[in-house]
Amino acid sequence: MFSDATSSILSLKLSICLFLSAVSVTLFGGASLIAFIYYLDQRKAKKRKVLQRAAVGKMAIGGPFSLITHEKKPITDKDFLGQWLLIYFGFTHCPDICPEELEKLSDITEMLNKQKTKQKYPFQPIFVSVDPERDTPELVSKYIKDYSPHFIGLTGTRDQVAEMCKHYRVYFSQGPKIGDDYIVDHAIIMYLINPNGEFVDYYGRNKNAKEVAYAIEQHMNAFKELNK
Ligand SMILES: [Cu+2]
Repeated sequence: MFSDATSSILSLKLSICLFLSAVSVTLFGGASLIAFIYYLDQRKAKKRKVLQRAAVGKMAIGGPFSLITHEKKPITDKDFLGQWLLIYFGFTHCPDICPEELEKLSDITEMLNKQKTKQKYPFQPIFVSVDPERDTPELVSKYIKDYSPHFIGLTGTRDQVAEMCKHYRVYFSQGPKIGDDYIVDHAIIMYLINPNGEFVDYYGRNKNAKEVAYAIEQHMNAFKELNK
């Protein structure tokens, strides 16, 4: 039917066709394999990140405490299990740093209350006084209400406060008295504690409210992922 020339052209075309199909199958297969490996890699990286974050929680910061709330109720660390805590240490007579940081704590609280991902455990901002001599529950109560209705204020005896600060490695030292007045030099740090009562992260003055709220949200999501 076909001349020799026509049939050899036909068979050449067929070979090219088969070759191209083989090439595309190989390419497609290769691309799928690469995509699959990439997917596995991403999953692994995500898991690694979650586990790394969990490992931070095992650092030796935090521990038991027993204090008095701004509503004059005795309270311990156990009472806060099942909540995310952001703990700030300061004193009500602080001239500038504490007001700034409590303003920030209030902003962080507002931001976290508005986050899109639904969280199982509530967020609780806490102010701990490092000036038990002057900071009575009444004074702490009045003070924190100027910043946020969500804050819980804690104070106690000198020993109780010193004990908590020791566990949280918070340095504080009462300065010389000028008349009745004095300054308490203290570390400016916010500590994040997870619902299991474990320390997770800390934030200094260099981080703004938005950065801290974002970091906390990441920890909350990672915790959720780990405890599914
Ligand atoms: Cu202060």
